[in-house]
Amino acid sequence: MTTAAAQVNAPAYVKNTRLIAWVAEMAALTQPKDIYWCDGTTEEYDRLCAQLVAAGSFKKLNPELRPNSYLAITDPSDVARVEDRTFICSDRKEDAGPTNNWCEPAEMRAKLQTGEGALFKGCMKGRTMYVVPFSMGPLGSNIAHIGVELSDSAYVAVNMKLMTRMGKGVIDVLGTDGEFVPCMHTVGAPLEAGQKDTAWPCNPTVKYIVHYPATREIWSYGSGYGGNALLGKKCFALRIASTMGREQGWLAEHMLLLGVTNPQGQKFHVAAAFPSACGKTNFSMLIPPEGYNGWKVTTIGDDIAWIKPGADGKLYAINPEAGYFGVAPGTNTLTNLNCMNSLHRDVIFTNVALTDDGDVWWESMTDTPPAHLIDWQGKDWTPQIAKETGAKAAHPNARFTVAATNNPALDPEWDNPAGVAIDAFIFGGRRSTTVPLVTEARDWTEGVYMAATMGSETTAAAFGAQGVVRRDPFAMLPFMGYNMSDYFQHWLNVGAKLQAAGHKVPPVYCVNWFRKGADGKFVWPGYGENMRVLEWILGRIGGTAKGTENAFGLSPNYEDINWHGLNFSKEQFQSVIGVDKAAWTQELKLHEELFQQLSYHLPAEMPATKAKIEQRLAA
Ligand code: SAT
Ligand code: MN
Repeated sequence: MTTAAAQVNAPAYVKNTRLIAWVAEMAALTQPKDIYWCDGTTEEYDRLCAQLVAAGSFKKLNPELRPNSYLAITDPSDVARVEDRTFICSDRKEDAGPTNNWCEPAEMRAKLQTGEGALFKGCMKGRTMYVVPFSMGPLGSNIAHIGVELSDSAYVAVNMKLMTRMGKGVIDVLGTDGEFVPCMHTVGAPLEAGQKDTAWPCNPTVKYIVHYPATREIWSYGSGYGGNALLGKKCFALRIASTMGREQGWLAEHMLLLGVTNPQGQKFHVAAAFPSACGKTNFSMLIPPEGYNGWKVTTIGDDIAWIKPGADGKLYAINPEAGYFGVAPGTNTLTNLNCMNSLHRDVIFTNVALTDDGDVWWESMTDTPPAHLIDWQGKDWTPQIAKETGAKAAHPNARFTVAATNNPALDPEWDNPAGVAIDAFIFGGRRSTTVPLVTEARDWTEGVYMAATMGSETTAAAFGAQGVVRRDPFAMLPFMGYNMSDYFQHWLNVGAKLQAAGHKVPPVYCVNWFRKGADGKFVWPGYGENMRVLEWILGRIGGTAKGTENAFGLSPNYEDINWHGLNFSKEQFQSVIGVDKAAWTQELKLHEELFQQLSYHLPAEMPATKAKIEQRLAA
């Protein structure tokens, strides 16, 4: 072993000198009490989980009810992504664009690393630094990319084991000089000698989620939660990867990937973008309703897709992740049976409630809640208390972490290094009004317009006000690594290049499951019934399904949807599919506002498409 390797406690199989040097440099900066290299084995996972139990960070659930599963409860200040603390530190402000927080790289580096009192100086004192090597995408695939996360959180290490291909195999692929994205993470809570640790160490007041696109670095300070801390996910696979994709001609998207097979045995692959907590996991695990004999939906991914044009002109997609970090509340055997069946064992739950027999519960998991629970804040919870105080048993952004291999509906191609060819793109927001159940774009440009102007009501997945409509282009607003308008241009370019070479691009659809009636309730039943919309989309691809053009695109008529087994009247359908002139006049004003905000580098196709919609609306 070299001295450098010995200094950082690297196992003999670590040969990458850049990695060893970087770990040494980061250890000198953060001053952990020791360094531990994760090998990704089950033995290691069990050991770290037992350690988290001993530290009071994990509660082991009743092995008879929920084998090999744990509950973590976070600090109340650390329950969601922090968008206002997320920064894209490109050299020029314009390249981060108006939708991102920006800070000059040197200034941010001074704050985090180099300046007096820089946050990362000594930030790991009293803690172990975990070296977590991971691959986003199948190990060794030429679409995959490698990252190494240094974190002082064992919670991060075990979650990364479920969410990515993690461990020694990745180090082997790195070899002596392989490239990796360096991902620095600290909970920002150094321990003085003798200081007792808390169950969920974090920094309740100071948080930074920082990206340097030019050098492909991630620096995350102060949070242990989800996308703030599991840096392979939003930070790498979306923010950094989007900039890599722009340079290299591919797409990193906030999309689920599903396979759908019809009774004739024809299989299609669909990529669908929705904002956080809008049902991506449910859609990716959809169970077709009764009457859909012979139809099957299978999951490739539930959150992120990396998409590359192949030599044959098709767009090939992989899921860079290997697990799901999904929203628990609202998940039950009716809304997502496959998900519930994925969660029987081997799960890490975060911020759900604990039952008296050592199992978990969350809102709407069962029709009748248990008579007594310990809620996510450690307080007694009964249905009566909930009625009186409105207290939630689980935090609305409570999550489960589980390996994809637990999913009974896992697609056989999910781990295929070559990916799957995309047959259709779907974009959907959460809108109680205005946006129709489903609309087909007339061409690629109109599809890019639909995705670019998408709006959605905010959810508990991000810190801040909820239920407010905001523009969320491509469901990427919180996850874009560069200027949003340049990203629209990149999408236009990808399509234009394929079409110039004589290839067909996949059709693009805009959906909205969330329109509400006068009674304030959702009109569309959603969940498995979304199969009816999916079937119409596949019918359009096959050339059999019909529809009628409206100002926005092309939508089905009542008789174009398969209603077998569902009571849904023409009037109800009208209320979810209609394009209301007054509402759309208002909606287009919001598109205009967005375009004003994004005016720097906004592709001319955007206002041009808007003008066409306005003309149709006026006609
Ligand atoms: O916390 S995460 O960013 O991983 C979840 C989400 O917001 O989609
Ligand atoms: Mn997501």
